[in-house]
Amino acid sequence: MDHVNPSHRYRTVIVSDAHLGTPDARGEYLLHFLESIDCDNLVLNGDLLDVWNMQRRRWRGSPATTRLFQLLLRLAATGAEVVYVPGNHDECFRDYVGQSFAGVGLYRQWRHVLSDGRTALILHGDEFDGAMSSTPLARLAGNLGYELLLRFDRLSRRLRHRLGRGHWSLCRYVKSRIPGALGYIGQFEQAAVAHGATEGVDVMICGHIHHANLFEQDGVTYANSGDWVEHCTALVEHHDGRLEILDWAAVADEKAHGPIGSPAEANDASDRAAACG
Ligand SMILES: [Mn+2]
Repeated sequence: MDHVNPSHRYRTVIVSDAHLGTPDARGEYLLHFLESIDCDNLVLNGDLLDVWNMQRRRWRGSPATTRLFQLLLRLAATGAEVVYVPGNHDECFRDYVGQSFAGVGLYRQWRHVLSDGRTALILHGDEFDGAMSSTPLARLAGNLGYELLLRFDRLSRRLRHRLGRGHWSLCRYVKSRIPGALGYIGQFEQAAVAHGATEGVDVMICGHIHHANLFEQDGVTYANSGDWVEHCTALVEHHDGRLEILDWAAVADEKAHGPIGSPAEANDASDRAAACG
């Protein structure tokens, strides 16, 4: 990639679960992140757009989302390898895997060799939903509860913004204290590690569960890039092959005023319009 003033340089950047098109997406943070980095490979690992939600509500888009797509196309045009692996909320794009649009390649999953020689398999992760032990009814209840939680999360974010406080996620707080949520995360991670071992790769990279993590087990490194709804996290590969999870909300909040102007308010305003539309 070729930015004027990238403040962070990586070999590979992996982001997932931005859920753009929902009131909860942190598009301004993601835009600010992508404008601040320089990398050779950018992998969008699913649920970048929330087409499910866009079909339920009439989506009017937001300036951040438009600028984000312009940026992605510009990055692809300037030589970066930009890969889009559709997830379950944007699974309609799975019909187009194997094709490329304006330099952005669509793949069902992506194999990547790190600069230290390790092999990595990158896929969204809804493939492992069947390995979860919860019943369909429990999942439905979980989804409804999750939507309610996101609404409260939005309210608390607005309040914190008015009080001049940084990013903090109610969802993250609640999930970290519910044993069932942690059990779900653990089951997912175990299924992913087992799949990585079956596929014979050194590193298994996913998104989907909105929980960034990086650990090694049974000779497989598990990495999850997290999300841009409850958190603002990305997985990066440094030029020596080292993997790291970045918490961009923490970086942006450190810079006093956050990213571009007042992100929470800008996001909320444009997406509130979308939700009412
Ligand atoms: Mn997903």
